[in-house]
Amino acid sequence: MANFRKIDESLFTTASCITRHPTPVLSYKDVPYQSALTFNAGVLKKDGKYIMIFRNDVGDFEAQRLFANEKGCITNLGLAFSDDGVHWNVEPEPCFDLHDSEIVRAYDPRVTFIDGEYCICFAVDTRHGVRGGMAVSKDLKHFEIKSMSVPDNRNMVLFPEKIGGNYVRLERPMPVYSRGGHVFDMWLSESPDLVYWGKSRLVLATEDVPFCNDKIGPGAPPIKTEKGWLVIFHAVDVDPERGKHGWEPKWQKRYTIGIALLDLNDPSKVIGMSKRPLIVPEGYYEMEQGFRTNALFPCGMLLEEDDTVRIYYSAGDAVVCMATAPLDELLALCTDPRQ
Ligand code: BMA
Repeated sequence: MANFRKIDESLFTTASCITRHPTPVLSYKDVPYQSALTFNAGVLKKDGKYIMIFRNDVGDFEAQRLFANEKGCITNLGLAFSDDGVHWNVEPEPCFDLHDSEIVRAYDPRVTFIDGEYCICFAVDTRHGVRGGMAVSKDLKHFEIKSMSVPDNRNMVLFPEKIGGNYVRLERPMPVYSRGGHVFDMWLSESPDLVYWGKSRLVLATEDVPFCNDKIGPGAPPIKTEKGWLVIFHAVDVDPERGKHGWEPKWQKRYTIGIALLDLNDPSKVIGMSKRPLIVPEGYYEMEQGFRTNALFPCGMLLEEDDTVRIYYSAGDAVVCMATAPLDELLALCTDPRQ
């Protein structure tokens, strides 16, 4: 592994401001249709109700088996509603299922409400690479696809408002030839209409994240605060000495969660970042069960009226978990990135 850099293990503790909900808030047992892995869920709060769009990988959880068709694993997106953000009712059918002769599946949704519509960003496996897709919907039943990036790109999240007159998204291209392996960074692009994207620029490079030696990717639509845009991201560290974890024969990665602050007017500028992870895998659901253990993957973050931030993240690529933290303590963690 060309770029392997061992990271000091003492960095890997969860920040003291984080309170985890003790059990996952969604698993395959909550889903009224075929389901094995329910994870990577975008979450919104609108008119006092919580809305979740989650990735649903079809299979048999108990048998540790995913079902596949002639093109590969079967994935759709499920929709769930909740009054408290903890207890979820899953709709009777998946809300989004993209596949044809070229497209294998759509997955890892993030959701933003903007201009009176829901906009979901999702990754798309195709026969010719991984693309980042965006679709809008007024009712979460009918979707209009607005754009699909060129390969390879994914982990797109749309900001909840226009900045400088344009829509803005964070994204994570995967430059395998020019960057030295799996060293992938967080980027940003702008668009006047959600269709044409440009003015692309680097936001955060992996080498500037001390708890990462592999790749990072944006997590959830950023939260606007007086100090800047609060953004959550996943950060991966690899250790070739790690062996089998979860259902996979070999899994040497650990996914932790990081937090940073972006400039309000130019969100390509990082003005704060925690030098340590915000959340690291701990306990049974995060370290022992699931498809890939040691994998935390945040796709939802929202601010409550009492200034508590809720973070929705997946554990083990299998279940959706939730943690909370006071906004001011999260902001205090985002110290000057140059120091
Ligand atoms: C990433 C994506 C995610 C997944 C994560 C952890 O590369 O495939 O869908 O949750 O790995 O396994």
